[in-house]
Amino acid sequence: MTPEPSYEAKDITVLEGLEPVRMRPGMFIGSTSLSGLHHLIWEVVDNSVDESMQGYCTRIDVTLLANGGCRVVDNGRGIPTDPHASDPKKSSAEIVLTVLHAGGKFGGSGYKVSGGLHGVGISVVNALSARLDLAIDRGGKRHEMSFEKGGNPTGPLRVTGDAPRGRTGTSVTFWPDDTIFEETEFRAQTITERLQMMAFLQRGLEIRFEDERPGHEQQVTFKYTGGIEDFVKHLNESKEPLFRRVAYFEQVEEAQEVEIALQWNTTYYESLHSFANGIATTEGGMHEEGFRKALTNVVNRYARGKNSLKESDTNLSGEDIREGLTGIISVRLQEPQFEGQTKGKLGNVSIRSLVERTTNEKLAEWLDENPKEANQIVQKALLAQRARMAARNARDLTRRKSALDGAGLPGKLVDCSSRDARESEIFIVEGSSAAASARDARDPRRQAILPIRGKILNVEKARVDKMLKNAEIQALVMAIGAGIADDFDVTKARYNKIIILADADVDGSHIRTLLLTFFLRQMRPLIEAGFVYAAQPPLYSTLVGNSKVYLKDDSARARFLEEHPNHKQDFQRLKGLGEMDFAELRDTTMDATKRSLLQITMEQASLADSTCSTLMGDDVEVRRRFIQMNAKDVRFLDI
Ligand code: 0RA
Repeated sequence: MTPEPSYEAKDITVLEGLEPVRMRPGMFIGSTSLSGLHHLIWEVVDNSVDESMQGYCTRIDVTLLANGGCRVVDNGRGIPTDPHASDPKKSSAEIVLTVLHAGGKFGGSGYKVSGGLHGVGISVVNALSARLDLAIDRGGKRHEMSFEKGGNPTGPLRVTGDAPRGRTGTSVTFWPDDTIFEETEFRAQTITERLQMMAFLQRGLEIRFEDERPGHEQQVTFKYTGGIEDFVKHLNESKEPLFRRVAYFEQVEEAQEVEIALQWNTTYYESLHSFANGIATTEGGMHEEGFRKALTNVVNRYARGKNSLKESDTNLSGEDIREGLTGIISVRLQEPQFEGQTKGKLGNVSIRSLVERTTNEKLAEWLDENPKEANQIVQKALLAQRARMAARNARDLTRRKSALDGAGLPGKLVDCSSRDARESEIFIVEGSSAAASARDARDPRRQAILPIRGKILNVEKARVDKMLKNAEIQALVMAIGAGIADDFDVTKARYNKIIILADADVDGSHIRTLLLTFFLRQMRPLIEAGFVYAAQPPLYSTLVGNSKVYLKDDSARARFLEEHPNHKQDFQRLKGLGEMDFAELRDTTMDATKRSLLQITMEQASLADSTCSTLMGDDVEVRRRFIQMNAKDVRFLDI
């Protein structure tokens, strides 16, 4: 056996080159899929943003070229062009582009605060590109150099002329290597979303994006002089703010800094976003921890000081205070530790105390200086607290009711006789005449009918406590018998098919959307388990001889006409379930051997949910237009 060869100096040199990057791209950019491809852009842009953070760069241009390349131009100081200490025959720029981990601001003052997964250095981009063109304006001169096939210089850095008057900056154009990446076509939306986020996080920095690819042409500019204050306003744009003013405060301390912007809206959801060095920390971490703790503390202290909370009152919970809060927490620190499943959790303990102290001090000041807004925050939190307590009582009540088997069932439920959930179905039917037909059409052993009246409560706009006071919701919760919200237990569901039976018109589609939104928000596991369905009553009928034929939709009618070219009879459009007699309803919609059910997937339910803000917002005009626009085939559009 030959011994392992020992490492020699030349091997080490090889290791410092770019070969390891091409051997294991995933180690440097996460993957070679689309996400990795875009990492190349983030890496270059991060370097430019770094320049901006240190006060040297005010504008970045990102361009997708028609030939598949990507160009990033900034007006920073420009990568140094002087001979490099480690190898005087080479320029510093060449070292930055060809040596691993040499991408940092060597010898620079100020702290380096760029990212987590990226911040690996611009040489990684070079290593994974078929070609890279570099142009540097510095010291009054334009310098240029190119690389090919994974970072091999085509020649040294050369002065090619004068820089435009007084300009400094760097231009990097690269073409991703298609032997490395699964796909080399950039996605404009992925890029603009991130550039916009970066522009929000770096106040005043102008980031332009241009897509020059044929068929994709577009141009956008992001520049926010309000920074994360603008970010919060942007996030609240489609909502109704509780008040216009944004609470903003910041603190710089040694080598760390924190910036926080807050604005409450009238919804019941919390929307807190945190960032470390411009990177989204979607799993939270120390900065969020410090913030939440201090926010709860400060608002309670303020409420007590103003006697909004009396001595005997219990404290507002963090959840109460954060109801309807849209907030951005942005921290910058020297060595961010990204932890967690997706490396989206900030682990640096020192940042927790900075954020906590800053919020304790500065938010308290802000509340004192803005008493009207402060009072609105406290009042909203008090409402949330009351609602939370009422919800708990109401939930206990429904739980107790359904525990008393039978007595817990709603009066208007026409239950099936089977007690085996696996074969039991419940039809939720809107309208009393449709419900009457359904009752006659059902298989009493397996099929239950729950009539509901009119539009059930808009669950998007109501807190759980109010929702549970609604008779239709109560009936639904009791009939299904598996609890609600956090208490929901899908294994207790009394039916394994929950079938929404509503008309094929605008009102029917609205009711379907409301029900799906309710299930999604309050009984999500029901949808995840595939227990929720929409019945599909036919849209047309026609006569063939003496017997009636039902046709599901327009395409079914078209197919029928193709098969029966001599058909002379009219087609009846079935307007409502109420117009069908029980036999028709049974044969077309309910009989398990003949009907066609649409199983609701999570995706369909979420789609219904995202349209529901439009459908159920306060703006009647918008809602009316939306429904009209989408009314062509309502049965399929909203589910
Ligand atoms: C190393 C040192 C300095 C700047 C840069 C790199 C730099 C890199 C990139 C990449 C894209 N744009 C960039 N801008 C600057 C500091 C230079 C100095 O001290 O003058």
